[in-house]
Amino acid sequence: MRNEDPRPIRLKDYQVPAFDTHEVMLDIELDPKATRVHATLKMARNPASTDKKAPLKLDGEKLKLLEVKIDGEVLGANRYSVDEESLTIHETPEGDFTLETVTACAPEDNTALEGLYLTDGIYCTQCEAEGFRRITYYLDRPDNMAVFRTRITGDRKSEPVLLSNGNPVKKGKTKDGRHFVEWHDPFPKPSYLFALVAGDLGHVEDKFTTMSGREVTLRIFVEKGNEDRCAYAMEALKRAMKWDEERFGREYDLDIFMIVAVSAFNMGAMENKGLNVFNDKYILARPDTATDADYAAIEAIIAHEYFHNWTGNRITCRDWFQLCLKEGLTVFRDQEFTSDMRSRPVKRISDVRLLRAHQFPEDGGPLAHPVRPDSYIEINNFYTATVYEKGAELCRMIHTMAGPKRFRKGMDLYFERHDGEAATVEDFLNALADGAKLDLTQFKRWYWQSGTPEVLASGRYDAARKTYTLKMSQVCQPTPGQRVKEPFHIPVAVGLVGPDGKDIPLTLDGEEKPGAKTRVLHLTGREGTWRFKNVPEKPVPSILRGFTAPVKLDANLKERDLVFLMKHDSDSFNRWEAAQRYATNLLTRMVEAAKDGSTPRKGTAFAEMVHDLLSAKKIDPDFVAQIILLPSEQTLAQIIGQDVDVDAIHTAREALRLAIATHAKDALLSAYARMEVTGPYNPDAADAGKRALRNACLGYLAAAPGDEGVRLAAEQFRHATNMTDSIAALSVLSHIDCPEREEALATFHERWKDNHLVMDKWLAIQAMSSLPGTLDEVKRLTQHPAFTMKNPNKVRSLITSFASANQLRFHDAKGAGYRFVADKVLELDKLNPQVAARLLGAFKSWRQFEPKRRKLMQKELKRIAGTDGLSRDVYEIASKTLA
Ligand code: B3K
Ligand code: ZN
Repeated sequence: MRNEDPRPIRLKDYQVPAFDTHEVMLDIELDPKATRVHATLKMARNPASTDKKAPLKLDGEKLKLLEVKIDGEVLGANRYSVDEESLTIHETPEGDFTLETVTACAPEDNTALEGLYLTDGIYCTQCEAEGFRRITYYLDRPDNMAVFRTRITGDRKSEPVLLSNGNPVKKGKTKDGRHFVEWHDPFPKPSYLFALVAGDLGHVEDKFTTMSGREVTLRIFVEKGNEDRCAYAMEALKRAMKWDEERFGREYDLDIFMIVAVSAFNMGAMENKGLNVFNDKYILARPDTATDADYAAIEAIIAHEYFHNWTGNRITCRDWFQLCLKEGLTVFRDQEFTSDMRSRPVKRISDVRLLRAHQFPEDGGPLAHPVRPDSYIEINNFYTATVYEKGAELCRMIHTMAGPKRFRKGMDLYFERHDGEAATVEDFLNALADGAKLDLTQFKRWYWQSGTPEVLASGRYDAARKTYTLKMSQVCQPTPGQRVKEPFHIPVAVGLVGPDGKDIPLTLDGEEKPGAKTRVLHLTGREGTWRFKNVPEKPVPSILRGFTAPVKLDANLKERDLVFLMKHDSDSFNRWEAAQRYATNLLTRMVEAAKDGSTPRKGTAFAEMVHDLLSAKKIDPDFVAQIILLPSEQTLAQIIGQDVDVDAIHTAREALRLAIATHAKDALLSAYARMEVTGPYNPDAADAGKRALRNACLGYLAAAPGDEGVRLAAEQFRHATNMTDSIAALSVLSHIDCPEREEALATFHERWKDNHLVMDKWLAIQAMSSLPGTLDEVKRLTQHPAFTMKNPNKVRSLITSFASANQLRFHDAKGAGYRFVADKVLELDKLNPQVAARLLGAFKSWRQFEPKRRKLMQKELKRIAGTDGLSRDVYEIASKTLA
């Protein structure tokens, strides 16, 4: 906690470390109040450093220093200095030397959940990005890679399980009746990948034989009693291991791979070498406790962390500015994995939804930063949608431009060149350019220019010449610190759909033979023109198929073109996109009308589409569930972009839901009946898709006139045999003020009050309710035994759900929602700055709201920014949001 303005760290100031650490031996004696860490570091000056005189300055925070030795000799207090953030040894020997420190830390008091902490009696660590310095003094930076040996001593009763990275090499009893285990990790790694877990844990075990025939032991550790909820995670892990071998040629490298699930964790999971630590939300699943979405998230996150073993661990980042090197690439890899395991189009739609919901507002607001940022105050604030999701889109664009085969060649070269290194974005791009034979010179800009490019496309058909001329142009609005933008290299997949609904083969001017029906055009200048010949009839253009670039496209399409594409586009993504755009156009007109009291022109095409899709003989339920959903209130706010009136948006969207439900009621009822899944629960995409569609129908039916929807939801809630159906029904009821709602919430609570993960769902559902009393309810729930500010999942379920997923009630006209959330940010900042700063993100789009709300939000932001003793995390977000 600090008061003075913290200084930013800048990429341009990067220098190699003055010292190298070759080997690390950690001897850790666990104790809740005073864990003793004896660190022995084999070090030497780094020959690559130009600063030959620099003193040895080690990072360390919240540590009690008990002893310092160099080459066995205890150092007197005059030979080193210590402050709140570091230990400096004034003089070090020439050549190799051994530095020993003995320190103490207090896991029990660690509410920030960085470094070593206790959660439900389990010792656990989180070191990325800079948590290792809370365990021992160290050069805590990713380009300092060393081989670790870790000896953990703990109580035999309360910590029978003692885990760290690598392979176990020794175990035994100590004289005082405790026990120890020693681990050795042969792969040099940065300190952020260090992990330690100790406690009375149960586990499940399996095996995986790698492509070269090595047998790997797989273990998932959980709190005792939860072993029956790990099967899906284990299956997902084995599938991920196999997929990475087949798709990327990557084999696992240790004899054992372990995962531990804990209940208090700042994020989803962490890829520590050989010992991943997970938020238990992303491990534990049983049909009666986890939803289809939970299963899908478990599969994706297990894969993501596992994939880091190559993209992140074997090749790590030189510095934290390179974070996208491991995160963007690994997200791209996990997206591909999910696409192969489930439905590719549906995965693409949900990824783009996520990108637009989180990354676009970030890129268009005060917190905009490039995928590779050039400065930060607190690195934990940069684990953002831009680094992760836009970072993944950049990899996807390279993949699109290279095609799968050449992309693989590029990746192979990247692994070959940089295995065992701490690399940069440039290293990655050079390897991809060389291996995939691509010119990425201009493309590189995507990594350092922030902002979402806007692409304008318009076409003209020449009936006499049978040509179609497509013009595209790009602009990018200024973002903080970047006024002028150079043109991006934008790959745009394009198709032309003929009046018969079929794609026309695309032949560009100057080409002999007709080409493919979807082609990737490269918009590299501010403008570009392409002329297609042999186009027999006037087509409707389908631009940016598959969303080949993270841009905002205006394709200049008329309503009837959108309706046409909604029905006929062979590209599923663009079919969905046409429907979304149609609904968005309609809703924005309705919002305007709600504001000035006029009646908008009713667009019935969407309702007709819902009706027709549901009534069709053959349907793909998962896709239909996506296409019939209206854009969210947040999406609409974002598209409207200024003077947003949240009430008008809510009213308009509800009115359209009512219109659709009324028009398509019979089809909705019949699909609701037809999509019922019977038999044992299976979380696969086919069954999950049917449930998704059935529950989407239920949502609409609840909006239809009459109380049939409520009746159906109450019935579904009573008879549900799995959490997906149960929670979907509860969610529908949560927005309706009726006795069935209260009854269902009470029953749910009674049934699940001892299951913390299910209680999180119960909290979230109430926090997201559109009913007017929601804020009071949320305040009451902060006193409920299921809630505590000390557990990030609880905070996210109750408070973040309210602040970020309940636009209507967070933006209460009098500012009560803002006040409440700001109070919570300040309260949380004292406990867990990282999670507090995330929560504060709910204010990032404050400038887009109508003047009264804008003022109220600004007032709260100023109150936060003006508070003494803020963490770096909250200080950075508050000050940048206001700037
Ligand atoms: N690498 C971690 C995230 C660490 C966040 C630190 N604030 C999980 C992941 O992206 O796989
Ligand atoms: Zn990651």
